[in-house]
Amino acid sequence: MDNVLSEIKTAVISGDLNAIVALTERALDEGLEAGEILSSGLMPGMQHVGVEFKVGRVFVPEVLLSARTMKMSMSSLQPYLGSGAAPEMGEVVIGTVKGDLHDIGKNLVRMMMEGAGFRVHDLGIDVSPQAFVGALKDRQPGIVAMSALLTTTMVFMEDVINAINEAGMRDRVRIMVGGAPVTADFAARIGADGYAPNAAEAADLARELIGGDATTARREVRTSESQ
Ligand code: B1M
Repeated sequence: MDNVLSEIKTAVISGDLNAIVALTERALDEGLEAGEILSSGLMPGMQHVGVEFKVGRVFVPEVLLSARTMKMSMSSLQPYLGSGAAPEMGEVVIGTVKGDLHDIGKNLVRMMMEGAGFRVHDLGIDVSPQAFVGALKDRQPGIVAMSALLTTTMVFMEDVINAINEAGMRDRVRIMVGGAPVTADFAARIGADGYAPNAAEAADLARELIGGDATTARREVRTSESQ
């Protein structure tokens, strides 16, 4: 691995808030793409932290520090993610579902969507079905995007879809879902229009959902499902 990428990975693992911005800038100065810094430096670092967390070698405070370190780097990368000169694509309302406090992946999806030309209204974390419906009424977005990182919270995505149905707004909006435990099969079962496995594909999917009709969108769920 490139030296600076390996240093970035180490900085995320050790939660080195003092080093991360300078390392990110050095990587950009060396000509590395923002996407490569993410996929080959930051994400492997966070992946490592996840494994250590699972087996009980690190605990919540260390994970939070690593998460803050990754977020600091992502702020420096934000201007470089996506195409910059993308056309205006309409509005997306995004949030991490009720009971779930994980927001790094959701923030990444938001940044990639912004880079692709969407205006993104971010409801944050622990977002109730009522808050999603309220934002839909207030902002009339073309897309609602939900993130969940826990097997215990992904089920609340269906509650949001039910609440949107009950509010009589299902036909006005495309719904997309994602997050580590979410699958295309799950997305299809709860009645979402699309699923994306990562932030870059989430931005592509959002473009398709806005551009295509409902048939195209639902085909997206089935295509991913069959892979
Ligand atoms: Co949590 N946590 N955590 N955690 N945490 C996981 C998710 C876990 C897998 C760790 C483990 O056991 N190995 C595990 C979940 C197990 C499960 O349910 N299957 C877990 C657990 C158990 C918990 C707690 C319950 C621990 C506890 O308290 N006992 C607790 C729950 C709190 C809660 O939410 N109520 C908890 C708490 C935390 C912290 C607060 C300490 C912290 C979150 C800080 C923050 O987000 N601000 C944290 C972290 C950081 C993690 C890990 C280590 C890293 C997650 C992350 O940010 N990854 C994680 C282990 C892991 O993933 N390796 C873990 C980097 C990020 C870029 O990836 O979020 O997957 P990700 O996003 C990707 C894709 O998923 C996708 O695109 C992104 C980028 O390409 N994506 C979408 C995400 N949203 C999308 C939406 C889309 C499309 C794609 O469309 C709308």
